Amino acid sequence: MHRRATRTIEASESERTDPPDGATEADVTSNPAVVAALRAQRIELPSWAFGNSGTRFKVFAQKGVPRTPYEKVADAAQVHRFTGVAPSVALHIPWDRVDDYADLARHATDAGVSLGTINSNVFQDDDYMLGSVCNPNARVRRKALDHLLACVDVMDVTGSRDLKLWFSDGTNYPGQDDIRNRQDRLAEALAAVHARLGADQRMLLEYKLFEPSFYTMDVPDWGTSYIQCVAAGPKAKVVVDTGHHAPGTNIEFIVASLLRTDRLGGFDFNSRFYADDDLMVGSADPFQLFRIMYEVVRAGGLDEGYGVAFMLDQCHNIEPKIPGQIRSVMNVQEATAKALLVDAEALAKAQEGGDVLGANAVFMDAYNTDVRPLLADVRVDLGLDPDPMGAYARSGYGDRIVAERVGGQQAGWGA
Ligand code: RM4
Ligand code: MN
Repeated sequence: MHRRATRTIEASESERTDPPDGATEADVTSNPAVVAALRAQRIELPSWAFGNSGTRFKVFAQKGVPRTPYEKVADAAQVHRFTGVAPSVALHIPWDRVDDYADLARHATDAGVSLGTINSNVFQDDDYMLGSVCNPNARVRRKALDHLLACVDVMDVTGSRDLKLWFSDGTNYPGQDDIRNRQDRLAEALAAVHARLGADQRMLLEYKLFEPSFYTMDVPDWGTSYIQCVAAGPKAKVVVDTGHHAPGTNIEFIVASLLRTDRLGGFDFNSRFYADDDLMVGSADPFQLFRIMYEVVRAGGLDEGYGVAFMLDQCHNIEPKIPGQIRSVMNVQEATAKALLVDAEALAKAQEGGDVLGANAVFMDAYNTDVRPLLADVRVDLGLDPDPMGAYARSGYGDRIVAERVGGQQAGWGA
């Protein structure tokens, strides 16, 4: 299946050959910079992807699903074990509440991963029916803010850089609450969180067009998030959840704009056909993912120093969870590899010359390249199996957790 899986990137200059015209396969030896970027790429996994999930109609329980944050971290470590590029796992508080976060961090280290972004949760308490930090009631606002500040306490222990803020706040009916006052309340809370952040910590403000609020969301779009982030301070950045836009939205344009103004904190990757479907990233529209990754590459945003967090935010309702995550990581890698293969020089030349079709062809050539052999080579070079899905299946881990995880309460939304 992987023809070049045994070759390494250390091949000598003389062995390097340019791919023939019209080649549809990328060659590892002729793309050392691409290989280096792919090796360095880091994708963060969401702890909640390993728990049970579903829709408002039904949550299907799967065998072997983690009962504790410790087991979620153990499963996430498997994804890293077979992909080599997913060394951190994001926590969701209180879903992943433990008595001792330092102990959980040690458990992660022992498993070969680390704890990443802390996701706050101010959307699952009865008090939050009319909102959290935007609630008209000051007591509820204070309660929500206290939770956000407590999340920063957790970050101090886990060593996490990022606090992710997603607010379900909004209204369902015109006139229900004052739109502008709610923005002021939001700004007040964000300022307080910003003031609490340590020197190396950041807050990422996520936006979402609708749901669970249907008339107004208090952070419905990237413009609102951007305005609030700028007001809050330099440690506040926008996070783009790819499932949180109106159909047809040009997400790569948003990404380009945020990168240009140094306000892109990161991504919550997933894919969607209709609304916030939370499907595996790159499954519904791999071309869109490529276009997004191109803008990242174009801005130099793959460099770690740039601070763009590449996170998954998905739910595997009907597919097995660990393989679902492995597949998602691979999909991000494939889009990234294609984006890296865009011939920047040829593209610039075509663009400057007003060569519309030529420029588009350069772009499409990269997209139409089969990068799977290249990625297989990168994996071999990292000491990994070239086929992560197959290697995981052969490892027996999936069978083991089904046999071992008997009894207890499986993790899921709200657990
Ligand atoms: C929200 C949002 C957040 C995620 C939760 C689970 O829709 O995308 O990022 O933490 O879902
Ligand atoms: Mn999200």
